[in-house]
Amino acid sequence: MNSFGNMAEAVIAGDFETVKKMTQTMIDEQVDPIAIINQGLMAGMNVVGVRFKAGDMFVPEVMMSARAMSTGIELVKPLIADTNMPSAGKVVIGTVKGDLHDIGKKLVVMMLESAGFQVVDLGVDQAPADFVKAVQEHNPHVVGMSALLTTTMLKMKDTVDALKEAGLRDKVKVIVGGAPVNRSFAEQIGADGFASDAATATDLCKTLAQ
Ligand code: B1M
Repeated sequence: MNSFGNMAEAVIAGDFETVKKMTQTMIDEQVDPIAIINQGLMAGMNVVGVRFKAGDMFVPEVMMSARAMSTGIELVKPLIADTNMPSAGKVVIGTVKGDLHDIGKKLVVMMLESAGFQVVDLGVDQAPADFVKAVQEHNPHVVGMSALLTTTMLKMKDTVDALKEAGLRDKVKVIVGGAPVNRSFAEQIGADGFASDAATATDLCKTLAQ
């Protein structure tokens, strides 16, 4: 297996020490930083996404892989001018008003970042006006809302309505997710998409951000 293959395997294994060493060695050998990201680090994380979706990997393992990948990215980042950093698009994401659950959202953020998205994570308990403000400020391709409570999922519709009122709805794609949310609810509230897990959310953003 070539070095990129070994690096991808170390990302899949969540072995951040090895990823760190391999990244530094490649940097010292003047390997193209973009190739390190695309062919080594992201290649590994892509496999993680597929395995997680298939139920062959679980949340703690995915988090270890994401941490390993970030360790490598942090070393490579300073070598790449901001404009050259490969970006899959920009996503603003938050947990809706009244809801403090964020473990799943953090996983979505990690997967998105691992896939090359620029992510603005607003955190938890975000009111419709907070999402509107963030869309105005960051001009993302996609805005994502997470909710874990049957009561707070209703805030997703309020946020879609607030985006409409602010004249922003046509400028941004909206996706929703979280345990009580499903595709039919997403359609009812006028969202562009629903994802049941972090890997699907990443695939959806890849499609919507094109
Ligand atoms: Co809460 N809680 N909780 N809780 N909690 C649930 C959700 C609950 C189902 C437990 C239960 O009763 N069986 C229940 C909700 C019932 C309902 O509404 N139907 C519940 C309740 C009632 C409450 C409180 C009201 C309890 C109380 O105080 N009486 C309270 C509410 C606080 C509030 O938010 N205002 C509360 C509090 C908490 C803690 C703070 C203790 C803690 C949260 C800590 C934190 O997040 N920082 C907590 C936890 C941990 C849970 C459970 C046990 C686990 C949730 C979790 O993290 N799952 C949960 C029971 C359960 O789900 N088994 C429960 C793991 C995570 C990886 O999965 O979040 O589903 P998940 O994310 C997935 C997908 O849903 C998807 O991708 C993720 C990764 O694959 N996804 C998206 C998520 N967001 C997405 C966004 C996307 C796309 C996909 O696009 C934007």
